[in-house]
Amino acid sequence: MPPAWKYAATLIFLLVVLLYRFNLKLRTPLSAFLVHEDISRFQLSPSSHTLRSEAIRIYNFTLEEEVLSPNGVQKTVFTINGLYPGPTIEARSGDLLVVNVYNRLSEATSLHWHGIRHPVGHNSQDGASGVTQCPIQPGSNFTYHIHLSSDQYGTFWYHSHQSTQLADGLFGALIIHPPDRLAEESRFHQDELRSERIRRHRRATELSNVLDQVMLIGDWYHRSGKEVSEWYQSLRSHGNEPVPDAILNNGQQAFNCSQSIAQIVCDSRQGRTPVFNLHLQHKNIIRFINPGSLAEIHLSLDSHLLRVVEADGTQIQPVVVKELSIAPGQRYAVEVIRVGNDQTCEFWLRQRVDYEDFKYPNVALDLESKSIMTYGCRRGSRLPRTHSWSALKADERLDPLSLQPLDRLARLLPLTDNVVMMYVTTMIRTATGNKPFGYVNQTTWKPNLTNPVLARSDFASSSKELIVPLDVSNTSISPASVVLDIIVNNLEDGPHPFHLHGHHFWPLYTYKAAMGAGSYKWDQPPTLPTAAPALRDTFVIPAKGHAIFRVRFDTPGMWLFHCHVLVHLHSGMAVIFDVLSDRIPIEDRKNAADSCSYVVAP
Ligand SMILES: [Cu+2]
Repeated sequence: MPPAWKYAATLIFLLVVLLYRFNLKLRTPLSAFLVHEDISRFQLSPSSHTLRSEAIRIYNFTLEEEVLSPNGVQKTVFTINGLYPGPTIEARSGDLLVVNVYNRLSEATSLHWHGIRHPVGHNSQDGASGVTQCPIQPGSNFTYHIHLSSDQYGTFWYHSHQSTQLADGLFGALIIHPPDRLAEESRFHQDELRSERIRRHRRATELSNVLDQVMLIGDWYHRSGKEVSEWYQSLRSHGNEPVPDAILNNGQQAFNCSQSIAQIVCDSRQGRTPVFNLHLQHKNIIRFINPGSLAEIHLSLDSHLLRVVEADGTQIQPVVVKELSIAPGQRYAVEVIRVGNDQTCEFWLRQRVDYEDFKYPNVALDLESKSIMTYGCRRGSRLPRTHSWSALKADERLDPLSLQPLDRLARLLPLTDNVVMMYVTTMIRTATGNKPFGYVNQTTWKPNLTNPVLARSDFASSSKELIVPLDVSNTSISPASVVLDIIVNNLEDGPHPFHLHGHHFWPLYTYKAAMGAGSYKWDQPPTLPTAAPALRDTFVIPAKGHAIFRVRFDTPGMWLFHCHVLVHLHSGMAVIFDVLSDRIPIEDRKNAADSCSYVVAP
């Protein structure tokens, strides 16, 4: 007589088999499973997502402080599950991401899902501390529910939206694959099952011939984000932004320790030039993300053209260039196209920064840091001997204003309901102790970390928080959406990459003055395009100039609009759009308030 546990085990086994069969037959749209870390962290697997049903994907993120040497220079880095950069989240449109964040740092934190359009009622999942939630206290945990809409896909990222933690490595890639729509539509037609199987097989083969990878290329400070921002907001900086010490690709770079004058612990053997594979017979896709703090990075690959296919999660009419510039917060997906047919097998990917972008020299910074791209021939420590593209013409560089959406229906540009004028700058005033602060229209933002905006009964502006109400309705019923032109005047001699939370905008126009302030003139309005350019969520306001963005605000909530330069945001260059706040579900506001009652994990 077998023991009872054997019966129980058999029963459970049969039940699991039955459920599995049942599940296959019904193709339950949402199945929940815990996602484990992939071995190849930056190489993507589109076929594992494009061909499957929508799912609930559960991630456990443990945030910790670790002493690492990404480029040979020791620094306390914020890791997620022991990783810097954090784990790559790979999903498909329509998935629900459940991210359990366990804060084992010595300070409070939050995670923002950059570029994600949350559904109505999910403003509280945006992760902007002081705006949509209280920060997650040390030793406690918080769960984000990220509903990916059925029509959003592309290259995104997540990062800390608390203090200066972004500069200490608290970020990772978030890639959303498009669902195979045909497969969805014919899912229930049994007659088509056979041809559907063949089609899926073909599609899977097609996808397996794509090498799809992520590169998070951004600047890096050898000092902590806190030290860097404290220096900026001291009398010593004279308002000059701290110049980064390195450009890292996926958290790596070589560094010559003798180049640094600062007191640092450095071991050149621990840093290394990043190496990436390309595949000769495959389509090679690279998704560039700039998670940096200050520098715009100019990317080019020797002997290869870059066919840009996506910008900030918008599929675009492909543009072929030799160089593209990517500002902090922005993303571009490119297909790399090899030019010429010589036997060369390794190439330099150049990650150039402009000296003119910095206000003082830093000998540590290599102005053209590089990664190695190899077609599988890498041996030893030999370096590529390829040359950079020379003397680029204007049309060989990506013009971000010229990008067109791939979807022709998306070319319809709505008329604007209203215009809001903003002036952004950093200022050193005697009233603030002669220390620099970032401003939007005379207000320097200070996040309220115990009473976030979304949790409040009224959404009135204060001296520390500029809140722009968006309600153009003159009837008693508020509209479902508001179209707004935001004119951002940049009074400074440095650029500001501005990011809008929860929505994408159409960048219609930018202007950079040869001399003078370059502000918008009401009596000389520029001619704006009538067809919609590609939607973006992060765009550069030129120095001494202005930009005009059109936005359709349709998700009620408190949505932040801010500069993505670390010290500018941290010193106050931010503003909130109060979007149709009378339509924010009470539950959403309650969630924001609930985030302030900390539960410390045992
Ligand atoms: Cu800025």
